[in-house]
Amino acid sequence: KEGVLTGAPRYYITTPIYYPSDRLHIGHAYTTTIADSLARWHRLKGEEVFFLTGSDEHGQKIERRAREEGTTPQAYVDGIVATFKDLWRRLDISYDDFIRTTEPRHEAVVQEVFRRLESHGDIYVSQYEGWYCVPCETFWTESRLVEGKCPDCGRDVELLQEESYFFRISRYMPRLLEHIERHPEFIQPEGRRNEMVQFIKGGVEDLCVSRTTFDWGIPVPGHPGHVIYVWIDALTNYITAAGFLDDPERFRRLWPADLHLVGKDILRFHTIIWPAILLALGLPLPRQVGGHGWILTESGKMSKSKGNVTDPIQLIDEFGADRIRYFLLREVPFGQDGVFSREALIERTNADLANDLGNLLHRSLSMLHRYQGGEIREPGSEEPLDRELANLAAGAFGRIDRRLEALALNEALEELWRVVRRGNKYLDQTEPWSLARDPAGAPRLARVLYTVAEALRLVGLLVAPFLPETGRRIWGQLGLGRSPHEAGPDQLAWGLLPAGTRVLPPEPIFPRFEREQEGDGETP
Ligand code: ME8
Repeated sequence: KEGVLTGAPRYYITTPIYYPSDRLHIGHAYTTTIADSLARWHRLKGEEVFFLTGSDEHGQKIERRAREEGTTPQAYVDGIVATFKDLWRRLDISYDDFIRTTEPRHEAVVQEVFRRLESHGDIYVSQYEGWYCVPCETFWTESRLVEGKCPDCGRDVELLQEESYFFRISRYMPRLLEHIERHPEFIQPEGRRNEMVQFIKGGVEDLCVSRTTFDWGIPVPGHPGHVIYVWIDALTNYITAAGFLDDPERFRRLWPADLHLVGKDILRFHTIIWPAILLALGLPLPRQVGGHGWILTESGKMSKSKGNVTDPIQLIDEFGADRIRYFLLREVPFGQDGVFSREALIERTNADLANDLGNLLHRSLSMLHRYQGGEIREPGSEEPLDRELANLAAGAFGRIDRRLEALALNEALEELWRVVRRGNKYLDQTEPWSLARDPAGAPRLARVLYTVAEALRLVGLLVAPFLPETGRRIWGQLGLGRSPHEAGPDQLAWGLLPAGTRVLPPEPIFPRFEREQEGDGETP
């Protein structure tokens, strides 16, 4: 009913809108790569996909960063947002819309949301006295602090005393708890769901939703001096971009979102504050909020002060987008933390991309050229070994789809690599080189080379959502004359590769990288 993959003809997926307080790092690339892969997968299924990302440009943190840089907040964020878009282009991210919270279309929606909450009696004015973490843009009561620091990030908090508007969020907690109970898929992974339920049961106080001590934000309508709390502003982006105010018909089609993909750090905002706002507005809740784990470096969590931030642009320049994407998607089970290191990246991608996939493509094309002049021929009769590979390849789509439904992207890739490895084994077992020496072996040889080429066509199609360039290159080298990204579900059947297709001469798609042996003392 309300699963992520309902087979519905439309699919709406979002990433967080990142703060342009700094350049993005590999952690942001991780979230966005997962979202992109799911968006592309749903396009392959023929669904109407809306994939949204963007930037969260208001708030005290940004205002301070701009001041440090001696510039205005708008000029500051304009510069950083350009680097976001550059990164997404290099990482092959196929977003449909990039929302900036400083755009007029968004400011109008945020003010309208505030007005509606106010007119329902969900907003009142009072005095806020408590703590605030500027880097997290979060209010904290004294009792939630840990040793006087922000319980989320461990940094210093500041004492605030100001007049504020408050949102009666507590009103909506019973209905939210009921929703969470009735929809076990709503918060993923499961462990996190229990954490959120515990948080709500621990008592959620009314939320401060305006600030008066700085002004880099959207003004509270009709109440000069107040700007809307940046998290209310930010979360609203998901309905702005779907057409909440400017295209109600589109909004009805797109909303609710199927998946808000976020890191575990901001799951609470997406599963408590955001649903409460939606309930107050009378809008349906998103089908699912997925909170993934951290990408850590070998020296712990990335932070500027530790100087261990991994710059994704440097990595892409060195290794190519698909190696980075593959590592992030394959190495880390959804919800768990994973360590990013160059060594692990090289090892994983040499094994799976160069050895398994690159090798299968290369040897298949080489043999097609060596034995059949580069042509896919009308295949001879099918034998059980051929059928086995065909079944495995043809069944991969359904198995991957089920793994993706559970957000198990690493297992989805594992399923696909079963086909790749089986393809290599198939060539070892069928020995095309021996068939080529046998004068009567031609029909059998044509069948074997057809089977492996057709398996590669499907592998190229199914790998494209995860590794977009690899998909293009596999289809390109197979001489298919189109991109797998334009293909739909009609391409998923076995046996569509036409005899007579001419394949290109093989070109390695994944050269091996040498592992660096620094510091292990074993280098001769
Ligand atoms: O929180 N590992 O923006 P943000 C994995 N503007 N993912 C990571 C990560 C890491 N080490 N570091 C960051 C905000 N992320 C708000 C969001 S949404 C309405 C507003 C990813 O720039 C992860 O997705 O701090 C995390 O949730 C997000 O970046 C935080 O990005």
